[in-house]
Amino acid sequence: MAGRIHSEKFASKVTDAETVAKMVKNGDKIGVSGFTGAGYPKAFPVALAAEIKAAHERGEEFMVSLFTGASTAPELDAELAGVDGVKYRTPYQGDPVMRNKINDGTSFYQDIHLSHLHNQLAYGFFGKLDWAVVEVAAITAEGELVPSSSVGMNRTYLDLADKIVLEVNSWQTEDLYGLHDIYYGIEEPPGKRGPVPIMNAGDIIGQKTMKVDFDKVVGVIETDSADRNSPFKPLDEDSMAIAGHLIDFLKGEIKAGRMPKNLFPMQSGVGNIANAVLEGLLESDFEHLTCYTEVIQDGMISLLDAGKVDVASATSFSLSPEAAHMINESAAKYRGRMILRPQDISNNPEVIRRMGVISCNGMIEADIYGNVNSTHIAGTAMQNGIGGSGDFTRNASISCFVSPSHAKRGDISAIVPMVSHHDHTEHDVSVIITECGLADLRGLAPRQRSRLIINNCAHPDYRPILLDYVERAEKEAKGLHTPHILSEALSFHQRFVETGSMKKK
Ligand code: 0RQ
Repeated sequence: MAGRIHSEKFASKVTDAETVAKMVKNGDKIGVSGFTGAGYPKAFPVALAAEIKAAHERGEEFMVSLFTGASTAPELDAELAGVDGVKYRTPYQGDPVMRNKINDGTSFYQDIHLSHLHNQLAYGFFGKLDWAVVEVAAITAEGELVPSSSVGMNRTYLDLADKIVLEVNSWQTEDLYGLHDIYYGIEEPPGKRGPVPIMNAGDIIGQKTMKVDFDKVVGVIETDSADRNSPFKPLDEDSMAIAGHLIDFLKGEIKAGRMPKNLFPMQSGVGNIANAVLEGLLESDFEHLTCYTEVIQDGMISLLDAGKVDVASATSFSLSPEAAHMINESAAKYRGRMILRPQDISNNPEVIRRMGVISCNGMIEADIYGNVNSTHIAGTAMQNGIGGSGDFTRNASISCFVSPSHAKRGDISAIVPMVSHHDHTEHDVSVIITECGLADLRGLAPRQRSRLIINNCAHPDYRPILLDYVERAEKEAKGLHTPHILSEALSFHQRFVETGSMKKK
């Protein structure tokens, strides 16, 4: 029997990616594993892209709908998007080729809160899912699946798809067994569904493996390929300053008696700044922290190793190559301290609200009243997607957004009069942090916020034109609750589109 396939009947289904890819039809809906470059299928998407390319060369129509956990990797998003093979994509992506196809109109993209996708599929909003293609670390003798480096949407896709393809990747260590917590209580329909019984970040409420209906399995493919593990940018002065402001703020919360000494569970988003915040916590004197978050990045592992964090719950790894190698060598020692759950549980609003999670996510821009855009460049072009940032922000006890005060060598201000796309409204945003400083918006009405955000968070180059806007808006606007000059509210973006800079010449 093959090495990682401990069940004879599953071993009898071993085939190759090309054979399976030939069964896919134009218009099929495919749910694949994969979350932030971890645990995605490596062989099937490449074979499918070749089939699509050949069909296009014959003049045939061939595009599929692609559902994932979150972002994947070049072997998946870029391969399929690169051959114009993706008609519809959801719920999150971060690949440059896929992004271009979304922004040039080739592919539809629905940007969905990650915790919502399970329900939307289960309620039938998308019709029937044709395929589930899921990477696993092993198949047990009992015919259950040991998840690999991410869980994401796997449990849902395996349950709902008509046909299942399993990629058994021997690059993933079998020692991942025991790091997952697969909860099945969410299958009940509304009205019958009970509470998700997580009281603390480390609670285990499900099973170690995923269930699969053998009769739906059309093929098992063996692979031996690394996840896309990209290195993080080295810490720079700006990210260290942002981390410093956040840590001072959290210390203030403890001093004010609003939080215990080990804080409420922390969530930290994807990206370089979020990773830098975790590195900043390493230097701090916090102890016995817990994390209820979406991805385990390098910074989180450093915190676990240093004993600063007791337990980290997430849905996926998102590691540099060095950290991925280390996990492959020593995953077993993290059992009970690292937990990977389905994304409707890692991002579950009920649990996040109950535990008072502190959220911290990156942003594209915030406006002078505290609305946040996480997704769109100049209001029209998609960057990545909302991901889990909305799941956490709306339900956190304190929701923080972090960003350098300007981008693209100073031509773009992260603080603008009005955001060009709304992902997180001023009702949901508690704290905005840039390298310049921190604006604590709690308890403040819009007019009390604008100067605080401008003076504490905007880059000095942009403060005068932002203050000028606010002062004139307060004189000219019809309503003084949220003063705007509507014809100028998006003038920073218009200037950027026309001249390449938000700065006034
Ligand atoms: O562009 O890559 O060309 O250099 O955006 O920006 O500053 O490196 O920051 O890596 O933290 O990403 C919002 C995109 C920030 C991310 C965003 C350009 C900038 C750079 C990256 P380059 P930085 P980060 C849970 C949480 C939504 C999903 C989320 C994100 C690139 O945090 O996708 O929060 N968030 N999920 O130059 C034009 C601006 C810009 C800008 C930055 N105002 N205009 N370009 N950039 N600001 C995890 C999951 O859901 C999986």
